[in-house]
Amino acid sequence: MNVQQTLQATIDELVQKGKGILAADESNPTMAKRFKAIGVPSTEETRRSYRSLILTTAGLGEHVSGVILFEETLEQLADDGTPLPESAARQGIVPGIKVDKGKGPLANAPGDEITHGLDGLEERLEKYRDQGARFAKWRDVYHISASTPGRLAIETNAEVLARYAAICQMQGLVPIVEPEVLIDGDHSIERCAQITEVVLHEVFHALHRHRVVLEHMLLKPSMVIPGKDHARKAEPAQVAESTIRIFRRTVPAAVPSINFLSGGQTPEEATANLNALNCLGPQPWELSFSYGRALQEPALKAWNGDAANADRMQAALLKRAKLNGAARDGRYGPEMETSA
Ligand code: 5MM
Repeated sequence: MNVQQTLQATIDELVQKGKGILAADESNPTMAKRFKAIGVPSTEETRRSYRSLILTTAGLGEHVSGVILFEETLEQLADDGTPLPESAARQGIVPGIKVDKGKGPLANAPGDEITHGLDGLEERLEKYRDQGARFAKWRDVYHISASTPGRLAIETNAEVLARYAAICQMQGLVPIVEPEVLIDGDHSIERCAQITEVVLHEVFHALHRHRVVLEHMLLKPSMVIPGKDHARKAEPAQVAESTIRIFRRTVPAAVPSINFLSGGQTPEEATANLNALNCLGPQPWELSFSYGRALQEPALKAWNGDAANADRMQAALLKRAKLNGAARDGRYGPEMETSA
């Protein structure tokens, strides 16, 4: 297979009806935060043991087509001695890898951030590919405040995202392009829409400049929603309408699938919003999920760091995967929360 055929084969496996992507690529500091919330120390072994349970959940592959892993996980073994990427692949779940090196302040742009990791990316991708990764992910973040995100952050982050995506395609890995407009703040849904439109416009402009093949990438954006401290929550129908309006203006039809992040929504909200998006009628792209917290939160609580809770933990994960698989096709109803 040539590179284009390889990329297309990965897209075909990732984009399937009733399925989405599991984000299990939390960096060690993020994992420490998640584990702290349940009183579990974050060590190489606790992270391995938790992720081993995730990736060996029977039936997960019926609702999840791909999993984004953190670098450390690529080298770890499941409880039965199988390399973790292979445990995923055995269930028909394509292993992928987060390749950005995290974010930090953007010089001369107070309040804005830039994502690092382009140096040496080509060589790292070769290594990850040898370890079984077939797609990659890079996240940029945009803070909404009275003065952010500024033009410098919008343009620089778009440029970096596009450079990353072009390098991935050259190496035969499908890039997931993740521009996240953060939910933090008290901004309105209208302000989120305005920022999301500008951000996506700039990202696709940069992708075009860098000759990224849109058919061979996935977009992982945030939904258009009010800030988490805003006075009023938006109903799923309003989130869906606002999101689709902005995406139809900015995301070319050649992109095969938009896999939303959950970004701090509760698991139930993320599922209901995805379902509403899929109830608005046919769109140019598939609309699916690439959730981290919205898939894992109930599982993490059920596990509580105790191997004796493995069955409960895997049942909780499978339930959210199943419900989001239904929402991805507009088949979810709140009554399924109790029956699934
Ligand atoms: C926005 O975070 C991504 C999606 O997860 P949620 O659905 O929970 O919002 C997630 O893939 C994120 O990029 C990874 O967890 C890595 O985050 P850190 O902060 O550890 O780099």
